[in-house]
Amino acid sequence: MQVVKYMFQPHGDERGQLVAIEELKDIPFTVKRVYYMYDTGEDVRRGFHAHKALEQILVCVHGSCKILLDDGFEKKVVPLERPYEGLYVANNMWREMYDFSSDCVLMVLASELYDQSDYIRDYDEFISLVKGRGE
Ligand code: T46
Repeated sequence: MQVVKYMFQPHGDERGQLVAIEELKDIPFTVKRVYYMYDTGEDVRRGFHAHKALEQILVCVHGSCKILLDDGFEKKVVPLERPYEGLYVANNMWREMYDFSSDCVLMVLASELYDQSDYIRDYDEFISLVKGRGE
């Protein structure tokens, strides 16, 4: 599995840092939705699903967390610790987010609007789909 992490260019000066992310230039899709999570308990594990079509970029804009990526064949853990790093999460990729620092703000840029029917929440169903045994 290839992990794609974008390193965005910080525009720093004596005032601090600024990161700009432009669709189809810095990331490979147009952004239809932005959401973020914060105040996540340090022992909490979230996610536990894949998406049929949705592509996303995860940016830990403050604090840190870890992302487990699982394509059905291989699993990788990717730490997100810097506000200029963006982890690309493709469709058909199981994800879990955990080890949130108490100050973590995890922002997500999404290629589609929220759609419950795009979620695959059953791990066995996910494995069947990616291994070509789906209906
Ligand atoms: C993903 C990971 C990284 C909405 O109303 N609109 C939205 O756009 C989203 C993302 C969520 N919600 C509601 C649905 C639930 O009542 O917010 C609540 C929490 O969502 P969920 O349990 O899906 O959160 P996570 O952390 O398990 O997963 C989220 C995204 O849903 C998912 O697409 O890839 O973050």
